[in-house]
Formats: sequence, C-alpha cells, structure tokens
Amino acid sequence: MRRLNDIVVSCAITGAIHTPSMSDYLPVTPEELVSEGTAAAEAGASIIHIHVRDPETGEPTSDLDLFRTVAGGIKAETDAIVQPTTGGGMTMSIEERMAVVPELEPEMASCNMGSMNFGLYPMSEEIEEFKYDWEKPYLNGTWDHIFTNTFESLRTAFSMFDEHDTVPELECYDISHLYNAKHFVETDRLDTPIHLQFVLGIHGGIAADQYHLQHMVDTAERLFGEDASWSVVGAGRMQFPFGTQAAAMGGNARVGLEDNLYLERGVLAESNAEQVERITRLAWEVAGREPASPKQVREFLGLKGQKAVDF
Ligand code: KMH
Ligand code: ZN
Repeated sequence: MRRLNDIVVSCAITGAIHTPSMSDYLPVTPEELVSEGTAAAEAGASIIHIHVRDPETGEPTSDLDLFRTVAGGIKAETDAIVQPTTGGGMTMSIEERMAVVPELEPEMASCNMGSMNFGLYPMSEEIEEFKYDWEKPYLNGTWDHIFTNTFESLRTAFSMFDEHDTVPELECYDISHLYNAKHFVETDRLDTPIHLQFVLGIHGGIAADQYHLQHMVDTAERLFGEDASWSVVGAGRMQFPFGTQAAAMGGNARVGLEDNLYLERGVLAESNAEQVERITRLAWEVAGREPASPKQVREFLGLKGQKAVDF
C-alpha cells in the first residue's frame, strides 16, 4: 500500500463515544475544541478529526453552526486538515450526519463503511455519578442500537463527497468493511487512491488484537495494493500499541480523546496534545519517522487545500 516516509498523525479531539463524566479533560465547548485542535496540530497532528457537542451539557450534536465555529477556529490558527465526522452520535440520522459535507465542503470527512452494533453501555457501569441526565440513557441505549451505514447511505455519501470534492476517510471496523469499500471502487462510485482508517476495539467491531491489525493490513494490501493508504485507531488501551505498530509497519496513526481517555495505564490524558506528543515520540523511537506536515498530507491524499473549503 501507499506509504510516506514520515507518519501521518491524526487527532480525534472529542468524538461521541466518551461522555463528560468519564474525564474532566474531554473538550466540550467550541472554545475548548478550537484550543484542543490547535494545540494538537502544534504538537504534530496534521489531521484534526472533529465532532461537536452541546456547549452546556456536552451531548453530541450535529449542529452546523457549531461545526462552522470549531472548524473555522482551528483553520484560523493552524494549517491542519480539519476533518469533520459524518459518524456523528448515537441518536443522529444519516441525513443529520452527512449535512456537514455540503455545509462546510471540508477537504476530508470520515465515512463509516458498514452498519454495526456499537456498544458503549459497558462504560456506563464504570461511572458512579453522572454529571448530566443524558449520559446514562445515551450509553445504555446502545444495548439496542445499530450504527447504520447501508449500501444506499454509502452510495449517497460517496456522491456527496464527490460533488463537494471532499476526500472520505474510510472508517473500517471489520474485515467486511474493506470488501464494502472494494465494491464501491469496482462499481466506480469511489475514486482511488483511497485512505483507510482501521478502527479496532469498538464493542461490536473487530477486536483490538495485533493479529487482527495485521489481517486488516494484509487484506487491504490484497484488495487495493498501491491504490490505498492506511491509518489505525486502537480504541482504549490499544491506542498506543497499535499506533506504534503502525509506525513500524509504514502505516499511520490516530490518537485523541475520542478513542482513548488515557495517556498511559491508569493516567488520564490531560489534553489531546499529550497523546500527539507521545505517539510522535514513539514513532521516532521505533521507526525514525517524524510527523508529516499538512502540506505533505495534502499532496499524499490529493486534498483540495484550505482555500477551497467553506468555513
Ligand atoms: N461516534 C461513532 C458514531 C466517525 O467519526 O465517523 C463513530 C464515529 C465515527 O465517531
Ligand atoms: Zn469520530
């Protein structure tokens, strides 16, 4: 698969998986998100993956004004690639999730490659006292929730990405998602080269075991060869082991509080930048790789540039 000598470090600064009661360091308000995204970029992250939250309660929202404020704030401070989510949160429709693409016309956005169970409820059992009323039902609602990404919604998504010249980052939570991507490439609905994000360790997706990462890389190599590049998200405690393994394998890595609240075992990360600094250090130590600049990543992924976005 396609590779850079330097490593593409992405940072997912808040997500819609963790809730405010899990960490005081989880950024919520637009000001916090702009500050965290800026600091993560300054620490070496070239892609900043963003979700937005209700500033009062921290509940995930698809509010487009909040997306515009956060994306515009990070763009004003850095040359990082701002990558809004189309994954959204557990209570959002696909239409609500996709609206950010025509609205902001970002260089990149995430695109989730298959429907799946997305179990957040185990985390609910670890919280003694919730700060907000929405948190417990949000988490426990995932006992009976399907994260929906049908072939129809993917077909619609790819035509929207194409229309707005937004490059999709293909979030793959299982091996079958790679074959879904292959199907859309073979039916000329998804242009190559593609950029794959292997997401391991979500409860309902492929488990976060090293041999599963190797299997995803080997399968992607067989399916796409030089038509794909890859990055990895290890949810929770596997964030740094997988990021380090990716650095050694010529792949790329995502960190951030969306995926893992900890800096090391038993120590909460006090910022996203701390995680970026740690993976940057590990990539240098194990593989002599420095973080790729946003300029390098734009060339590598064929992005349209900051001037072409609508925020
Ligand atoms: N929060 C989950 C729905 C994405 O950003 O595209 C998965 C997610 C993926 O956040
Ligand atoms: Zn996300």
